[in-house]
Amino acid sequence: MKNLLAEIINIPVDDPIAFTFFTGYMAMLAASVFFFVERGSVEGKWKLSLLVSGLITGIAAVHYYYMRDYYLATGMTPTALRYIDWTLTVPLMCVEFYLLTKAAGAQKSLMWKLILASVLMLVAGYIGEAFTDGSTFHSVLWGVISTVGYVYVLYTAWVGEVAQLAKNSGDPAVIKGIKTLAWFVLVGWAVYPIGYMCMPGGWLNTGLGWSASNVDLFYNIADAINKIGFGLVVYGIAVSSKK
Ligand SMILES: *C/C=C(C)/C=C/C=C(C)/C=C/C1=C(C)CCCC1(C)C
Repeated sequence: MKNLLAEIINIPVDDPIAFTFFTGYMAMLAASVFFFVERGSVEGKWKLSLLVSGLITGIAAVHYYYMRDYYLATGMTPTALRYIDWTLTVPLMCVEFYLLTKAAGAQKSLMWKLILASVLMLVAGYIGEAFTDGSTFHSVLWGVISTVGYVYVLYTAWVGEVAQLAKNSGDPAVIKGIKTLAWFVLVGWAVYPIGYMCMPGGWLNTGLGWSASNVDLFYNIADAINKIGFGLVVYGIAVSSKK
């Protein structure tokens, strides 16, 4: 029993991936408590946005709880758990875009289009990653299909419906907040396809010889920024909106 316990909680001192799995878990959990509690202090029309922020980090916290143990026990990338997490949390981020622009006239159809695009992005990415035969063809085919979904969300946030609605809202907090969230989609989200391309068969792997051995380190840092940071921007909109 004693040995078993030691094995479970022992984090190698020189393993930054293990560290970020543990800090990532705790940060997601703390962020959820923050968003759930602060939900009570924002104006009525922002309460749902805060709830969704808390759900995003909460869902991630549960997956990190399992991913850190999986990683410690096996030393491997928890691919399935990651994609299950993303398939729940990324569509919820799309819901945030809808909720934030709802007052400016966003329709439900906008929400469903974004959810569909993000699910396409993640299902294709999962097939590309989990069912790889190591060939460039498989990696690129599913990578390109996935990127179609990504570009759709990116386009919508930067110049499409979401950007237009934010502009029409006439609320400086919404305009600035949506612009910041669009930057998250452009820069923060780009970490994932770069990691994907470092895997066997990926362009950066076969072309430049980049390997995906540290991919979890980048994913863990990116997840914290993209989920907690994203939620904080939503919170910022809620507290600074004048209307
Ligand atoms: C909290 C988790 C987030 C914000 C995850 C985002 C994931 C992506 C933007 C993934 C994108 C991918 C591509 C655009 C192509 C290659 C396959 C993916 C799934 C890694």
